[in-house]
Amino acid sequence: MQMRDSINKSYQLARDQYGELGVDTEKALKKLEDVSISLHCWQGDDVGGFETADAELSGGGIQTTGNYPGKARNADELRSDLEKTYSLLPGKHRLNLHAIYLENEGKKVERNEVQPKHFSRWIDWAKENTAGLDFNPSFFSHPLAGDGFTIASNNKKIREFWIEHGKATREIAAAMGKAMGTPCVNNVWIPDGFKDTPIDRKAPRERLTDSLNKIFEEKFDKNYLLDSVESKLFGIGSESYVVGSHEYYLGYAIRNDVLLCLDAGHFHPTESIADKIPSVLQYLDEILLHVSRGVRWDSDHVVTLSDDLHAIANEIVRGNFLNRVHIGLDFFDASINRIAAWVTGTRNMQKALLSVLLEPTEKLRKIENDEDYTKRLALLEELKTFPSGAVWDYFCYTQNVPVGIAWLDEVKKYENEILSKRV
Ligand code: RNT
Ligand code: ZN
Repeated sequence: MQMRDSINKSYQLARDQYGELGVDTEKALKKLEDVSISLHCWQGDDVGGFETADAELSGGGIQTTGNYPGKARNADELRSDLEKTYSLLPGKHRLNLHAIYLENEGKKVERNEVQPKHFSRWIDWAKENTAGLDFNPSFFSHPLAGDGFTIASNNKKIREFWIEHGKATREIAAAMGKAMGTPCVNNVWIPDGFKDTPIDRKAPRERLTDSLNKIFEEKFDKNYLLDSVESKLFGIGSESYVVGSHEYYLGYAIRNDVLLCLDAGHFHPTESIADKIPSVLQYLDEILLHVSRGVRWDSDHVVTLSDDLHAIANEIVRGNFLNRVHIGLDFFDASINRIAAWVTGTRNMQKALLSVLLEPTEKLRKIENDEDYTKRLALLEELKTFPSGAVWDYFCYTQNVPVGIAWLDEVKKYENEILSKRV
């Protein structure tokens, strides 16, 4: 009772303070409620997947570090962990699956033979528990990706195998989109690249174009399937050259009418993806984000409420792009409780969106158009200490999820009761 009173009181004071700037906090919360973040399934099991009982991430230039106990060992455990996670998040959110999370009653399925039926349990579950499904072909953790190349390989057999995988995942993604009644974004990320300086930077890209064209040949209803391509600057073992660079995929996406995926950890360490959003959206209908946090290299740390994250949220909201930007998360930290990782990252994304939804954007736009740059700076700085936290707490409260750090008690309880039994 006391808790409820203090949340309400703080909210009313905040509402009045924002009101003086002409900001309607109720409207902001209504908008926030409608934003579904796509949670990446792979935070729950360190990108292992369930192709075999002891599957683990290998190759592809990505890596998890840490051995916090309790990772999900099968799809049922992962679904249970996700249910716990969703229960601690205001709003309704999506799930982003990788092809290696298939279920086939323990029997091995080759990557080029994956089918919608291998995801039927996920789809049934997602109907009850999520706002939609997204998907990814998995071009890593496989013997045929062992030499660091997949669809850009100079080995025709390897290339063809992975092209078949790419095609197969589009069928699955389209089936997911149809079943869920909301388009499924199927995102192609490949690890292909060289450790040392190549002399031919052109041929692998020509092969990549040819392979992508084959993968995307079949046309699907965009109400079911949205194709997407994700670039990268470098990975472990592909430090000198990555075939699918940013410029490569930007060009490919524009010419071939697919989505571009911007991963916050895939650029030079000081390069933010925020300014790319209003830039590429001049030429692309929709994009996908992999919101992540690079630390020195693409280390996929849990998203914190940083200036970088605010900058991303600012561009999405100020540009009125909420319906053109698919917000996905991408990090995998095995050194902390994995549910806490998901909850922290997702709530931070939501908090960043809320703080810009609470901004008097039109007022600021007018100030800028009037060339009053002094006032623009002064007001933006004042806004940084406005009570968006009180609005956030009220949002959590009205959405029946724990307010403040109370969510961690729920995670700890789950850890004691469930995760600690996984040995
Ligand atoms: C890797 C990419 C890619 C992966 C996931 C598992 O650098 O970011 O998105 O993290 O597909
Ligand atoms: Zn990514």
